[in-house]
Amino acid sequence: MKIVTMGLGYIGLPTAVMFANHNQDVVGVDVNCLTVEQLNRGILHIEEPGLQEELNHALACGTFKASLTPEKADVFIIAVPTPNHNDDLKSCDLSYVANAIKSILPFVEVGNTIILESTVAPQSTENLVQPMLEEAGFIIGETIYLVHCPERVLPGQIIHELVYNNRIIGGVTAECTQAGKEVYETFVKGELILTTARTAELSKLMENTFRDVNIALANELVKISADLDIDALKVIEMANKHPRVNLHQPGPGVGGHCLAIDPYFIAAASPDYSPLIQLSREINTSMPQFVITKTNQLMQQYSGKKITVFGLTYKGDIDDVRESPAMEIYEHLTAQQCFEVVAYDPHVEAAFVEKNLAVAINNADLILVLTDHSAFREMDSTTFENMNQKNILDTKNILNVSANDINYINLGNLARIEKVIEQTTQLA
Ligand code: SAJ
Repeated sequence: MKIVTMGLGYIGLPTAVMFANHNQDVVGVDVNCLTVEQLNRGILHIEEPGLQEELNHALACGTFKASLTPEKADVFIIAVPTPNHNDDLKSCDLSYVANAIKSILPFVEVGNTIILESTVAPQSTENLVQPMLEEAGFIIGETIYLVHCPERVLPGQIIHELVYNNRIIGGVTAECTQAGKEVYETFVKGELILTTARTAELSKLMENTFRDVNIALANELVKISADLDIDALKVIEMANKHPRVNLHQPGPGVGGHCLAIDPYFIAAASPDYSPLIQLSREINTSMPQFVITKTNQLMQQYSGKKITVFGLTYKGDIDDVRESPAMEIYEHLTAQQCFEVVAYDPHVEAAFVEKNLAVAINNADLILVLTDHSAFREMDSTTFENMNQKNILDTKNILNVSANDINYINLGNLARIEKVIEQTTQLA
């Protein structure tokens, strides 16, 4: 089978090389010249465990090449970004999808299968892509097959999950679904779940919305617990010992290109019937400011001058800072110009990031942990010896700190900050 994948990003590239390593002939198309040129030389532009080996193998076999332009194929897979529009409900911007379809149209022939992997608002496959193909003279389900197969892989585990996750195959007609199944069964070992395009679209969006709503509940619990002086993290630990309860973990906010985006697509498509989804988004987007307020309180209490931020990515052990609440917090604290703010992140390559841990920590009055990188879990109390004042605010509950001389605060014991403020006020 010859496959053209449109978009060589976090999803398109791993998908393309996986097909290429399972006996398919793949052309990966991207609009970025540098990306295309480097991929053909085996140089990756993203960090993902196992991807380098997969790319090397596909290039060595000659089954993958990157290109700036599409060509004729049996299957076209669209894996381009779908950002939010800048409107009130942050609806789904389908312009990259529309452009990708436009650019493949001159190469599409009778019998081809067009697969939309990008996450899209409900009914986009039928309302946007289907008319474009019909205008070009094709009959969906007869002369051409149109399918929505949302990707569902977890960054950091993409290579494994592409093969072993269950895969939703949503055809516009039953014939389309069958055509989609034939594509993915070339390498997917998970269950191929056959359904309609619109069910596939909404189920994908609901998966991430489920997580977003549950994280909002955990974040709300943090605020309640800080108010009532009860340890939110212990409450979660205890409640989760119930066999049917699974409270999620609170944090400095929700980032990435999925949870922080997808719920809006549902809300914008059905605004009157999605109050819970909309409120959950509000709660999660309020978390960076909540953390900034607590940070400022702590720094004022201890007359601190230097903050070291631990972690900028939207979650642990990846290099992705898209929609990262950690970046938002770092940028805000820097813009305040009240303190020296140093960023330390072993996964992020940028000029403003301090690569040397000792230099980053030296003379700090507060370490603000915003990401749960494994490297942070492995640190012990000796790491923090050269701080000026040993205050730690760990929003991911990741550090193992036992030393008595460290003022360790996490999202479970935030009430301690208020208590110190009260004591100081009383003394004054
Ligand atoms: N987070 C919390 N508390 C938690 C879990 C996560 O605050 O208990 C935060 C993380 O720190 C991060 C954000 O949520 O900022 C998102 O992280 P994530 O690991 O939940 O998800 P993503 O965005 O990396 O990937 C999700 C996955 N979806 C689900 O697990 C339902 C993945 O399978 C999807 O493929 C991906 O979205 C996507 O592309 O849609």
